[in-house]
Amino acid sequence: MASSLTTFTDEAKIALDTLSGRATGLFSPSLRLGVTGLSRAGKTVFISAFVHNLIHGGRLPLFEAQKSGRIARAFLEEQPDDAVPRFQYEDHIAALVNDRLWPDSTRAISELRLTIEYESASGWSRMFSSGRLSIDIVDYPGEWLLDLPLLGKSYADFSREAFDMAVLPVRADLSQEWRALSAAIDPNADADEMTARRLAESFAAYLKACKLDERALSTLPPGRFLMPGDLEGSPALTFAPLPGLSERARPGSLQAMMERRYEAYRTHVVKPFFREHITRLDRQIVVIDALQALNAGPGAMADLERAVTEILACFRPGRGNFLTDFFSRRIDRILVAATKADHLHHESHDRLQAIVRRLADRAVARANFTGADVDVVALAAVRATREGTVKQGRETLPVIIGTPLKGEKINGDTFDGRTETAIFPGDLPEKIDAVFDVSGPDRQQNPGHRQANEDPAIRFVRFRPPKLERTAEGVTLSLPHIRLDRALQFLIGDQLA
Ligand SMILES: Nc1nc2c(ncn2[C@@H]2O[C@H](COP(=O)(O)OP(=O)(O)OP(=O)(O)O)[C@@H](O)[C@H]2O)c(=O)[nH]1
Ligand SMILES: [Mg+2]
Repeated sequence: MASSLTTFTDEAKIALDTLSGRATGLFSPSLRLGVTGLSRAGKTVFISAFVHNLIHGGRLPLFEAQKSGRIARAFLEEQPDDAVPRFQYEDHIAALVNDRLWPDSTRAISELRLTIEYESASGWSRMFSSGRLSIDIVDYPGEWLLDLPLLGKSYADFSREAFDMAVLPVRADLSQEWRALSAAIDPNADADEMTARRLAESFAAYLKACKLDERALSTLPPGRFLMPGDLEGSPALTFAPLPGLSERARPGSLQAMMERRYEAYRTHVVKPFFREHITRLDRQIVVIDALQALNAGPGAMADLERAVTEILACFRPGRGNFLTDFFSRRIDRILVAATKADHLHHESHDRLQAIVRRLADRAVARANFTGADVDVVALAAVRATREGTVKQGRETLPVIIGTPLKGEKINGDTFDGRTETAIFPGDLPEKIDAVFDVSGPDRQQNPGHRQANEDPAIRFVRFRPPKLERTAEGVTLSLPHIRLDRALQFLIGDQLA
């Protein structure tokens, strides 16, 4: 049951961590900023652009401390946690700036410390503040976060929910093979490693298919089945939900084996991650790829909303939630950011933001979430396009101009990765309701999917990172962005007041 998981040692350990964190914080104030999002959402690009713009004094008119010239310098320092891999900032920037390539996918947690020296805005604060703020940026896969609800679920709950989700119309065909395999299994039969492995592999294949599918479904737990980190192949990852469980598992049965491994997963994977990383955060940004979900249709939007709801519930659990006891430090600001807005003409940026606002509002309401400020923004951490217009007959159409990645296709043309192109990206719908409506009139057959004959809302082509301008002296300017400054202001602006 839920309450039994908070052992005394857990609580004591967290309290101690928090105390020592506070104590060292007295000397050099620090802020722990978590950056999460499902895979490929844009976390790595966001962090790289965040740091690059601060170090290189980017154009950030909505970031007050920078605008008013109070930031003396920003630089990287050694991170506080020796056991966590460093965020490879230099490699990612080299890829973006020198090679005009997007950074490689990152599949685990990493950390970077950025220190800002600044002058407080008021004389009063100048007397008391050290004029230094260290920001510890922690990048971790959103998939791992989706595991946290497992801390409150028994193996039986987990199994039941997994099967309930698997038969939903959006997932039924993808889960079919795994369900068929499971149906032929007797949980009461003797435990057998090969059966366990076959089930785990089939279950993992289904979860991966959900992610890869054009429907762009968000992930279901266990997160490490998709992002194993260093645990690939370990028994703690070799389990799967089972149907038709008995009240008490017979010792030596397959059910008993699966239950034990599920427990091991919770104890050795989920709990330490939560304790060592999540409970220490002060601020959090959740990066989402709303455009991909919008393009895939209302089913994918509903799925994204579900994922965001579960993610929010982990940060700031309402009263009576079993996670509440874990937190001693409290996340007070959360930003839900739809990145890659440079795929749209600026006229649609506000619409995108309104869609994210609706999604976040619904998630906040459903997550029974209290206490933290939640804001939303539609941004592009790195702006890969610029805007223009194209005359077509009498009409003047707004377009975006960029260099599509090698191999990208539009209307049968394949791009070579060097040619610049103007694209009419399409508009987001003015009426927000439509993008959330899974039960629209023509969706009965294939609920939640975009129909084959329906045009996607946005023409989605992936562009190469932009070519950076250089000054007359040959200095490269910082990475261009859209509304990154708004995100900075919300996440750290008050700390530099
Ligand atoms: N145009 C544009 N594309 C972006 C932007 N941010 C991310 N992308 C695209 O999205 C892809 C994924 O971005 P990443 O930052 O690597 O995403 P991630 O969340 O770190 O992904 P994982 O490490 O695989 O979990 C990139 O390779 C780009 O193609 C952006 O601001 N503008
Ligand atoms: Mg990454």
